[in-house]
Amino acid sequence: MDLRHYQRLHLQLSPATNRLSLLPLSTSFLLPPPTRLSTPLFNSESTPTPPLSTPLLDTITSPSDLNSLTIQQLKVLSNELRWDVIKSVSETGGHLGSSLGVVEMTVALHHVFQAPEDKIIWDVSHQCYPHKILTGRRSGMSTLRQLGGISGFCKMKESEYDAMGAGHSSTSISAAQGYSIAKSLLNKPRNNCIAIIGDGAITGGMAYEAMNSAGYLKNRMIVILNDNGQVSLPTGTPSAGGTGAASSLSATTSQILVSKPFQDFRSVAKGLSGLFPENIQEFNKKIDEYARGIVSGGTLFEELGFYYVGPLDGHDLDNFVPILEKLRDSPSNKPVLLHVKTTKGKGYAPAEAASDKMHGVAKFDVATGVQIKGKKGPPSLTSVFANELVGVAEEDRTVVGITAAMPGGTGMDIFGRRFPKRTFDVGIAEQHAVTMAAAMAAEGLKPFVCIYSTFMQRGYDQVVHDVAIQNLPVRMILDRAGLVGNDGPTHHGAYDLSYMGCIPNLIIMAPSDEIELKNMIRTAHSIDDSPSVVRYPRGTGYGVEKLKNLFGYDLPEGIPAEGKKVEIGKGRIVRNTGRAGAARKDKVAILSFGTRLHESLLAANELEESDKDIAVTVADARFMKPLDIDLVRSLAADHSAIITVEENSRGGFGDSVLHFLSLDGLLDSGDLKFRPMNLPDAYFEAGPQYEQYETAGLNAKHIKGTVLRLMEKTKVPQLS
Ligand SMILES: Cc1ncc(C[n+]2csc(CCOP(=O)(O)OP(=O)(O)O)c2C)c(N)n1
Repeated sequence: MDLRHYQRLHLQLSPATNRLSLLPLSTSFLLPPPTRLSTPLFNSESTPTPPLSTPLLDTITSPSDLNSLTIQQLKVLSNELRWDVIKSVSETGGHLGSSLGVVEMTVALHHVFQAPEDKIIWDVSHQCYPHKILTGRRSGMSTLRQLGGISGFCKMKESEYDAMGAGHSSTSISAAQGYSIAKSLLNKPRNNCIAIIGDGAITGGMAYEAMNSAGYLKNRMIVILNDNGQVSLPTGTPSAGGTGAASSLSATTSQILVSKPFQDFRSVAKGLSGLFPENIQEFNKKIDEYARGIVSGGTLFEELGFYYVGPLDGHDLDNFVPILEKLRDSPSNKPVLLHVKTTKGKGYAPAEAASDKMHGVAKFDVATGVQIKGKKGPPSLTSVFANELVGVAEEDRTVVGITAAMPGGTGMDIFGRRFPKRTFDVGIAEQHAVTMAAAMAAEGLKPFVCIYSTFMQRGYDQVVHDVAIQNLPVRMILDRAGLVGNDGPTHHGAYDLSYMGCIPNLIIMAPSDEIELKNMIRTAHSIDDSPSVVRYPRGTGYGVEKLKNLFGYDLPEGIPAEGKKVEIGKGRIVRNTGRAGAARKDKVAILSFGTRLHESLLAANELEESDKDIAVTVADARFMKPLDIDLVRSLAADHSAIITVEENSRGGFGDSVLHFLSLDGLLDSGDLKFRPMNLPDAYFEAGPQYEQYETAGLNAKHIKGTVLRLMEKTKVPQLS
């Protein structure tokens, strides 16, 4: 759909009535029949008219093109840019709401500052699409988050305008401080370093560490707090009041803003006067203090050593631009906190109306905001986990669930709807979540801490120091463990087996399918004498047919309603070779850990079908720690080769098996071959998950290839 079509839609739908109106006769034949939308698409108050074309945006090839534009032109540009973002994301999917909320801010920043020399640093950077469009990547937007395309986040390799790559939150203030110190020590002529951080990202502890240090060291920098009242995804949990923000900081600032109107430009500008030398201060100091003092939200930042300015309306370019200019021209070295209020999803009625403000979306229809859903398949592993935990918690009132700002992603929203008082959303604070869970466990609760594998990297010391060394039975549920698709390298759960596997006292399990996931949740619940980890990838279960036909389950009544505990440290043989009498030299064992068992079984079936001399056994390790050494010994005794398969980088399951084989002397005689199949030592760019498995070499055909090479049926390519 091109912009002309938006214009036609705009004409078609009157905001007041949601009915067909104003339709020019000459174009009426182009339009679908009149529709009635539950939400008016174009809200005349907040949404300017969608542009018919983008003449101003078309002239922008680099951000310096914005420098000479008037405020009026910047407003026109913002309107064109907003619709360009909507159009792009409707075709690729991605993070929409956050980008729409910062359109005017992005335009203002690139108008006032001189990137790339001035550093504009986006926290998390899921809101960077307008920035990408203005910094020479407009034509790449059709490839956003696609294989070989541009990233959905800021990425230093991609553009000199991406001052810092991101994806994880709360890093921007540290980065701005680092740039500022470097610029000052290197005597660079300009020192403008701006961190833009949301009220969600600022709940992360690192942001306060950085503010504390910047305030104390007095580094010149601007932190823009982008306050849109949404901290978690989707926002809040029932325990935090339903849709309330999971942050008291955000709640405080919101209260201030509803209880009094925004400060107008004059009072904020008075607040700025303190940043200028005495002799050029235009404003009365008393009024300045008053202007800042009435906003109690600023006190915290002032205490940290920041000069607090705000709050101001982040969509109001008339005020925003001159304030940024003042900050740019201020000779002060004191760090500044500019508190800006924005609306997530601004200007696109379906996004403004959605509870998650269309935070992350699939492709969608621009006219209605309705997302294009894939075919309905088996339930996601996330929901299988959450529903099983609900079952466990029905029987045991000591079970509690914890999420760090990801209730939707981790299934804690499902748990929270059933047990609002036993669900805790701590904001983007993984470290805190883990230690809090440790103490809950010490006092007799059974905490399930549900965090994506990639974000658990933040809580690593807490896992070691507060959970494992204290030997507290915290259940750590790592969702998205493995390759995650379009979010790309910052989000893959590629390392948890490596960083968890080396910690003593930890039980580590990975289910191979949805039934095993249910079993492992029951198992984790039963482990009261040590911490435990259950990790599983992004994706769905396999469904009854596949579970019966490929995995060999007997499921007369479908998937069992409840999981069953499995024996700790015990794996299982899932597929015995069809060649009962095969000699050891012709036998290969595939030992899988996690959901690559599916691909291992496919490979085994194909191998035995295509080559009568090869016999393949497939085993599911279930536990990486404690490793089922009896199973490994028996596979070693009966087979001439063992292949391990896992969705983790080196240092994970395969290395644990190899370590054991070596220590146990099973490799000493030289008649046992071993090959670990894991994620190669590389970063996997955005793309469909299946393609990433292809690139990683973890699909059935790669497992088959590895077996054929081990059995000397094909040549071994030299490792480069
Ligand atoms: C360390 C870490 N934990 C969790 C996330 C997942 N996450 C991405 S955006 C987001 C919310 C960010 O809120 P905010 O900064 O206010 O930006 P908004 O989405 O509201 O624009 C969360 C929790 C993350 N990126 N990094």
